[in-house]
Amino acid sequence: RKSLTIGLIPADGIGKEVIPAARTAIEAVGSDIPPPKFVDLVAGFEHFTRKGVALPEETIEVLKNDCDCALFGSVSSPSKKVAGYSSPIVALRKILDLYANIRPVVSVSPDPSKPSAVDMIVVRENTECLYVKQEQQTVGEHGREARATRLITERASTRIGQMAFELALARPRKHLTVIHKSNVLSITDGLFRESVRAIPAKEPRFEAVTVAEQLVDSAVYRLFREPQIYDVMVAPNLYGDILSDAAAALVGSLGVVPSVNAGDSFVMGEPVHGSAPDIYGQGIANPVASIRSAALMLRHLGYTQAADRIDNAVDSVLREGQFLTPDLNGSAKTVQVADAIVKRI
Ligand code: NAD
Ligand code: K
Ligand code: MN
Repeated sequence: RKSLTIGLIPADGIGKEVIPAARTAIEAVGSDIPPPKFVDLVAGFEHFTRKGVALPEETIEVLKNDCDCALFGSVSSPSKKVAGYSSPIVALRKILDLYANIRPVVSVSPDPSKPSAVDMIVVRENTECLYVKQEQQTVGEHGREARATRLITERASTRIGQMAFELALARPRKHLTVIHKSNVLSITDGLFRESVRAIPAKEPRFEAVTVAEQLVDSAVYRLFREPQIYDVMVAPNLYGDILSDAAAALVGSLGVVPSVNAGDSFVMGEPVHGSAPDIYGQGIANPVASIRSAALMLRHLGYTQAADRIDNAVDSVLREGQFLTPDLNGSAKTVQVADAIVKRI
């Protein structure tokens, strides 16, 4: 590549505070990546309230035609149905076929020579499950009734399973836990479980990975009691969403957990957290999740050295403890943390 074109979609709330911070981190890596070109793109609930559209066609076209990758902030999706609105991030994952959501959850060890207490990757299927959003309400004999379709396909379960095996194979422990609830949902979760478990027989190199499986509720329980047992977890969309937010509590804050939405031909970094309306506008959002998402995006594109430099800078700032935002019991502002990280890159 002669240059790296990166779409920036801050969207709503603290997304507008943390995505600019991630941009400064990318700019700081210099010649470890091709010269970056940033393209500012719009989407989100605020854009919807002003312009009547949450995900403009232009944003989609520019991402598809001009960008090598992208960074997404967060959207403020209302909890109640708003006519004409649907979440742009859920739509983008489908439109760009970003079928895997990869969420590393790692605690920073106070001593860099010691292993982290928590060091896992939650691999979340990103295109189906209840997120196909086929809901309906009817009126039955005893009042209103609501139903939702939960789609699980062999194709999507197999490709997310392959991604999870690949990630597990590259890690020292090579351990994969398949998350499901097929004791109750034997047809849907049963298909997910079977599809993932069938992979090593077809791809013998994955036989080096040890495979365990666990019901989602007991997985949350064990996650809190003995997080060190997990290496890579693979889960259908909704369980993966919940598990990774829960795992974030173990490493101090949602404000430090990054992710990438990855497909076969595009990758989009995105902090796991939402738009955090409770702190938006104060300049105190933790930029670490977005900065790490930028690193993860670069890593996915093969720029390992640039990604390492960003991650090492973040680790050292977190260890030093001088520039921490209030979610980590500090008193630094977003820009102060970002500046401290940029200096160390
Ligand atoms: P949230 O992740 O926005 O916030 C949860 C809690 O974590 C809040 O107390 C918040 O202050 C804190 N927090 C989150 N990120 C932080 C950061 N970077 N620094 C410091 N503190 C941080 O979840 P929520 O409150 O349940 O949802 C708020 C809105 O975000 C909702 O409209 C929801 O739909 C949306 N949301 C969007 C996404 C996304 O864009 N993919 C994901 C989750 C939620
Ligand atoms: K987000
Ligand atoms: Mn979530």
